[in-house]
Amino acid sequence: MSAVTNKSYETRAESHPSQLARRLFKIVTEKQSNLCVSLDIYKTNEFLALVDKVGPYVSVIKTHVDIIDDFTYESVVIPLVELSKKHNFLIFEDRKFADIGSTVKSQYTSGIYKIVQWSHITNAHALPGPGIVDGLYAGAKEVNDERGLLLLAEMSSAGSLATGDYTKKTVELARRNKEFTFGFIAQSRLGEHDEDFVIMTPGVGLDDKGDNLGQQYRTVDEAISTGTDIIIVGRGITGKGRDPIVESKRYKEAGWAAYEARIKE
Ligand code: S5P
Repeated sequence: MSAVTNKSYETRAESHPSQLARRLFKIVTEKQSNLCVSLDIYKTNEFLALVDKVGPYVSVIKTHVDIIDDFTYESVVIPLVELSKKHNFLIFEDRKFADIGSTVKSQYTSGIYKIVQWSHITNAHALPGPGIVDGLYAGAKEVNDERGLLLLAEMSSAGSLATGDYTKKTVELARRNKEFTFGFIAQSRLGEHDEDFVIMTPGVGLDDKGDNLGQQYRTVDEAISTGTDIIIVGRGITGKGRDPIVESKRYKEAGWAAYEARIKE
Protein backbone atom coordinates (compact mmCIF):
# COMPACT_ATOMS: atom_id res chain seq x y z
CA MET A 1 0.00 0.00 0.00
CA SER A 2 1.42 3.40 -0.93
CA ALA A 3 1.93 6.02 1.76
CA VAL A 4 -0.95 8.32 2.63
CA THR A 5 1.17 11.32 1.67
CA ASN A 6 1.20 10.19 -1.98
CA LYS A 7 -2.57 9.91 -2.14
CA SER A 8 -4.87 12.60 -3.44
CA TYR A 9 -7.34 14.35 -1.17
CA GLU A 10 -10.04 12.97 -3.44
CA THR A 11 -8.97 9.37 -2.78
CA ARG A 12 -8.69 10.00 0.93
CA ALA A 13 -12.20 11.51 0.92
CA GLU A 14 -13.55 8.09 -0.02
CA SER A 15 -11.95 6.02 2.70
CA HIS A 16 -11.23 8.14 5.76
CA PRO A 17 -12.64 6.67 9.01
CA SER A 18 -13.99 10.07 10.09
CA GLN A 19 -17.10 11.44 8.41
CA LEU A 20 -15.94 14.97 9.13
CA ALA A 21 -12.53 14.32 7.52
CA ARG A 22 -14.28 12.94 4.43
CA ARG A 23 -16.29 16.17 4.24
CA LEU A 24 -13.12 18.23 4.70
CA PHE A 25 -11.29 16.41 1.89
CA LYS A 26 -14.28 16.90 -0.41
CA ILE A 27 -14.24 20.65 0.22
CA VAL A 28 -10.46 20.78 -0.26
CA THR A 29 -10.84 18.97 -3.59
CA GLU A 30 -13.75 21.10 -4.81
CA LYS A 31 -12.14 24.41 -3.91
CA GLN A 32 -8.58 23.29 -4.69
CA SER A 33 -7.59 24.78 -1.36
CA ASN A 34 -5.66 23.21 1.49
CA LEU A 35 -5.58 26.57 3.24
CA CYS A 36 -6.97 27.27 6.70
CA VAL A 37 -6.93 30.94 7.59
CA SER A 38 -6.51 31.73 11.27
CA LEU A 39 -8.49 34.81 12.27
CA ASP A 40 -7.21 36.15 15.59
CA ILE A 41 -9.32 39.31 15.47
CA TYR A 42 -10.74 41.48 18.29
CA LYS A 43 -13.82 43.14 16.74
CA THR A 44 -16.90 41.39 15.41
CA ASN A 45 -17.26 43.64 12.35
CA GLU A 46 -13.65 43.24 11.32
CA PHE A 47 -13.79 39.51 11.99
CA LEU A 48 -16.89 38.90 9.84
CA ALA A 49 -15.63 41.16 7.04
CA LEU A 50 -12.43 39.09 6.90
CA VAL A 51 -14.37 35.81 6.90
CA ASP A 52 -16.34 37.04 3.89
CA LYS A 53 -13.17 38.20 2.09
CA VAL A 54 -11.04 35.08 2.56
CA GLY A 55 -13.94 32.59 2.54
CA PRO A 56 -13.75 31.81 -1.21
CA TYR A 57 -10.09 30.76 -0.94
CA VAL A 58 -10.14 28.51 2.13
CA SER A 59 -11.33 25.08 3.16
CA VAL A 60 -11.28 25.94 6.87
CA ILE A 61 -11.51 29.08 8.98
CA LYS A 62 -9.90 28.87 12.40
CA THR A 63 -11.24 31.06 15.18
CA HIS A 64 -10.40 32.14 18.73
CA VAL A 65 -13.83 33.50 19.60
CA ASP A 66 -12.80 34.21 23.20
CA ILE A 67 -10.60 37.11 22.01
CA ILE A 68 -13.49 38.97 20.34
CA ASP A 69 -14.14 41.99 22.61
CA ASP A 70 -17.77 42.51 21.63
CA PHE A 71 -18.67 38.79 21.29
CA THR A 72 -22.27 37.68 21.42
CA TYR A 73 -23.55 34.38 20.07
CA GLU A 74 -26.12 36.20 17.93
CA SER A 75 -23.71 38.72 16.40
CA VAL A 76 -20.72 36.43 15.82
CA VAL A 77 -21.75 32.79 15.57
CA ILE A 78 -24.99 33.10 13.59
CA PRO A 79 -23.40 35.15 10.75
CA LEU A 80 -20.24 33.00 10.84
CA VAL A 81 -22.30 29.86 10.26
CA GLU A 82 -24.14 31.61 7.39
CA LEU A 83 -20.81 32.57 5.82
CA SER A 84 -19.53 29.01 6.17
CA LYS A 85 -22.48 27.87 4.07
CA LYS A 86 -22.14 30.70 1.56
CA HIS A 87 -18.43 30.00 0.93
CA ASN A 88 -18.40 26.27 1.76
CA PHE A 89 -15.75 26.06 4.46
CA LEU A 90 -15.52 24.29 7.82
CA ILE A 91 -15.20 26.16 11.10
CA PHE A 92 -12.42 25.27 13.54
CA GLU A 93 -12.59 26.84 17.00
CA ASP A 94 -9.01 26.58 18.26
CA ARG A 95 -10.02 26.04 21.91
CA LYS A 96 -7.09 23.83 22.94
CA PHE A 97 -9.00 22.03 25.68
CA ALA A 98 -6.74 20.70 28.45
CA ASP A 99 -8.86 19.57 31.42
CA ILE A 100 -10.50 16.40 32.75
CA GLY A 101 -13.26 14.80 30.66
CA SER A 102 -16.19 16.08 32.66
CA THR A 103 -14.98 19.68 32.61
CA VAL A 104 -14.08 19.76 28.91
CA LYS A 105 -17.48 18.34 28.05
CA SER A 106 -19.06 21.32 29.84
CA GLN A 107 -16.65 23.79 28.26
CA TYR A 108 -17.40 22.35 24.80
CA THR A 109 -21.19 22.40 25.13
CA SER A 110 -22.05 25.24 27.53
CA GLY A 111 -21.28 28.81 28.57
CA ILE A 112 -21.60 31.73 26.20
CA TYR A 113 -19.70 30.04 23.34
CA LYS A 114 -21.43 26.62 23.08
CA ILE A 115 -18.63 25.57 20.72
CA VAL A 116 -20.09 22.18 19.83
CA GLN A 117 -23.17 23.83 18.33
CA TRP A 118 -21.29 25.53 15.49
CA SER A 119 -17.64 24.49 15.26
CA HIS A 120 -17.04 21.46 13.02
CA ILE A 121 -13.51 21.01 14.32
CA THR A 122 -11.92 21.67 17.68
CA ASN A 123 -8.64 20.68 19.31
CA ALA A 124 -7.27 19.46 22.63
CA HIS A 125 -4.03 18.76 24.42
CA ALA A 126 -3.38 15.08 25.12
CA LEU A 127 -1.91 15.91 28.54
CA PRO A 128 -4.92 14.81 30.69
CA GLY A 129 -5.10 11.37 28.98
CA PRO A 130 -8.03 9.45 27.41
CA GLY A 131 -10.74 11.17 29.49
CA ILE A 132 -10.33 14.39 27.53
CA VAL A 133 -11.23 12.67 24.26
CA ASP A 134 -14.09 10.76 25.85
CA GLY A 135 -15.50 13.96 27.41
CA LEU A 136 -15.38 15.88 24.14
CA TYR A 137 -16.82 12.92 22.21
CA ALA A 138 -19.73 12.78 24.65
CA GLY A 139 -20.30 16.48 23.95
CA ALA A 140 -20.11 15.96 20.18
CA LYS A 141 -22.80 13.31 20.35
CA GLU A 142 -25.26 15.94 21.62
CA VAL A 143 -25.48 17.51 18.14
CA ASN A 144 -26.69 15.98 14.88
CA ASP A 145 -23.97 17.36 12.61
CA GLU A 146 -20.46 15.91 12.08
CA ARG A 147 -17.78 16.92 14.57
CA GLY A 148 -14.07 16.18 14.69
CA LEU A 149 -11.18 16.56 17.09
CA LEU A 150 -7.50 17.28 16.48
CA LEU A 151 -4.97 16.47 19.19
CA LEU A 152 -1.99 18.79 19.62
CA ALA A 153 0.91 16.43 19.02
CA GLU A 154 3.55 19.05 18.24
CA MET A 155 3.58 22.84 18.46
CA SER A 156 5.18 25.53 16.34
CA SER A 157 6.49 27.58 19.25
CA ALA A 158 10.15 27.63 20.29
CA GLY A 159 10.95 25.28 23.18
CA SER A 160 7.67 23.36 22.92
CA LEU A 161 7.51 20.38 25.32
CA ALA A 162 5.31 18.40 22.91
CA THR A 163 8.09 16.29 21.40
CA GLY A 164 9.43 12.72 21.41
CA ASP A 165 7.58 10.39 23.73
CA TYR A 166 4.77 12.91 24.35
CA THR A 167 4.09 13.13 20.62
CA LYS A 168 4.18 9.31 20.32
CA LYS A 169 1.73 8.87 23.17
CA THR A 170 -0.55 11.49 21.62
CA VAL A 171 -0.70 9.39 18.44
CA GLU A 172 -1.58 6.32 20.52
CA LEU A 173 -4.37 8.28 22.18
CA ALA A 174 -5.79 9.28 18.79
CA ARG A 175 -5.94 5.63 17.72
CA ARG A 176 -8.58 4.88 20.36
CA ASN A 177 -11.30 6.77 18.47
CA LYS A 178 -10.50 7.43 14.82
CA GLU A 179 -14.06 8.37 13.93
CA PHE A 180 -13.83 11.45 16.17
CA THR A 181 -10.07 12.07 16.53
CA PHE A 182 -9.31 12.51 12.85
CA GLY A 183 -5.86 14.04 13.06
CA PHE A 184 -3.31 16.29 14.67
CA ILE A 185 -2.03 19.77 15.01
CA ALA A 186 1.56 18.90 14.17
CA GLN A 187 4.63 19.95 12.24
CA SER A 188 5.09 16.65 10.39
CA ARG A 189 3.31 13.49 9.25
CA LEU A 190 2.38 11.23 12.18
CA GLY A 191 1.09 7.67 12.36
CA GLU A 192 2.01 4.60 10.32
CA HIS A 193 2.43 5.05 6.57
CA ASP A 194 -1.01 3.58 5.83
CA GLU A 195 -2.80 5.38 8.67
CA ASP A 196 -4.71 8.44 7.54
CA PHE A 197 -4.45 11.09 10.23
CA VAL A 198 -5.13 14.59 8.90
CA ILE A 199 -2.18 16.86 9.70
CA MET A 200 -3.02 20.53 10.15
CA THR A 201 0.00 22.76 10.59
CA PRO A 202 0.34 26.27 12.03
CA GLY A 203 3.53 28.27 12.03
CA VAL A 204 3.41 28.80 8.27
CA GLY A 205 4.55 32.11 6.78
CA LEU A 206 6.18 33.12 3.52
CA ASP A 207 7.51 36.52 4.58
CA ASP A 208 8.51 36.22 8.24
CA LYS A 209 10.67 33.84 10.28
CA GLY A 210 8.73 34.29 13.54
CA ASP A 211 7.43 36.83 16.03
CA ASN A 212 8.93 38.11 19.30
CA LEU A 213 6.85 35.75 21.47
CA GLY A 214 8.21 32.40 20.33
CA GLN A 215 6.26 31.73 17.15
CA GLN A 216 8.33 30.11 14.38
CA TYR A 217 7.38 30.04 10.69
CA ARG A 218 8.19 27.56 7.97
CA THR A 219 7.38 28.01 4.30
CA VAL A 220 4.41 26.35 2.60
CA ASP A 221 6.75 23.99 0.70
CA GLU A 222 8.55 22.94 3.87
CA ALA A 223 5.27 22.19 5.63
CA ILE A 224 3.62 20.27 2.79
CA SER A 225 6.77 18.30 1.95
CA THR A 226 7.03 17.06 5.57
CA GLY A 227 3.47 15.74 5.52
CA THR A 228 1.11 18.64 6.22
CA ASP A 229 -2.37 18.28 4.73
CA ILE A 230 -3.76 21.67 5.67
CA ILE A 231 -1.64 24.79 6.20
CA ILE A 232 -2.81 27.22 8.89
CA VAL A 233 -1.90 30.84 8.20
CA GLY A 234 -2.77 33.82 10.38
CA ARG A 235 -0.74 37.01 10.33
CA GLY A 236 0.87 36.08 7.01
CA ILE A 237 -2.57 36.88 5.59
CA THR A 238 -4.17 39.25 8.12
CA GLY A 239 -1.08 41.08 9.39
CA LYS A 240 -0.67 44.85 9.28
CA GLY A 241 -0.28 46.26 5.78
CA ARG A 242 -1.28 42.98 4.12
CA ASP A 243 -4.16 42.59 1.69
CA PRO A 244 -6.03 39.49 2.93
CA ILE A 245 -7.51 38.68 -0.49
CA VAL A 246 -4.17 38.94 -2.31
CA GLU A 247 -2.42 36.94 0.43
CA SER A 248 -5.05 34.23 0.80
CA LYS A 249 -4.93 33.64 -2.98
CA ARG A 250 -1.14 33.50 -2.78
CA TYR A 251 -1.12 30.93 0.07
CA LYS A 252 -3.90 28.93 -1.57
CA GLU A 253 -1.91 28.69 -4.81
CA ALA A 254 1.34 27.88 -3.01
CA GLY A 255 -0.40 25.21 -0.91
CA TRP A 256 -1.98 23.58 -3.95
CA ALA A 257 1.24 23.61 -6.00
CA ALA A 258 3.16 22.01 -3.12
CA TYR A 259 0.46 19.34 -2.74
CA GLU A 260 0.46 18.54 -6.47
CA ALA A 261 4.23 18.18 -6.38
CA ARG A 262 3.96 15.83 -3.39
CA ILE A 263 1.42 13.47 -4.90
CA LYS A 264 3.46 13.22 -8.13
CA GLU A 265 6.53 11.95 -6.25
O1 S5P B 1 1.48 24.90 17.64
C1 S5P B 1 0.63 25.74 17.38
C2 S5P B 1 -0.74 25.43 17.44
C3 S5P B 1 -1.67 26.38 17.05
S1 S5P B 1 -3.31 25.89 16.92
N1 S5P B 1 0.99 26.98 16.97
C4 S5P B 1 0.08 27.95 16.63
O2 S5P B 1 0.49 29.06 16.25
N2 S5P B 1 -1.27 27.68 16.71
C5 S5P B 1 -2.29 28.69 16.38
O3 S5P B 1 -2.14 29.06 15.00
C6 S5P B 1 -2.19 29.99 17.18
O4 S5P B 1 -3.06 29.93 18.30
C7 S5P B 1 -2.64 31.05 16.18
O5 S5P B 1 -4.04 31.21 16.24
C8 S5P B 1 -2.29 30.47 14.81
C9 S5P B 1 -1.01 30.99 14.19
O6 S5P B 1 -1.13 32.34 13.87
P1 S5P B 1 0.00 33.12 13.05
O7 S5P B 1 -0.51 34.54 13.03
O8 S5P B 1 1.30 33.01 13.80
O9 S5P B 1 0.06 32.48 11.68
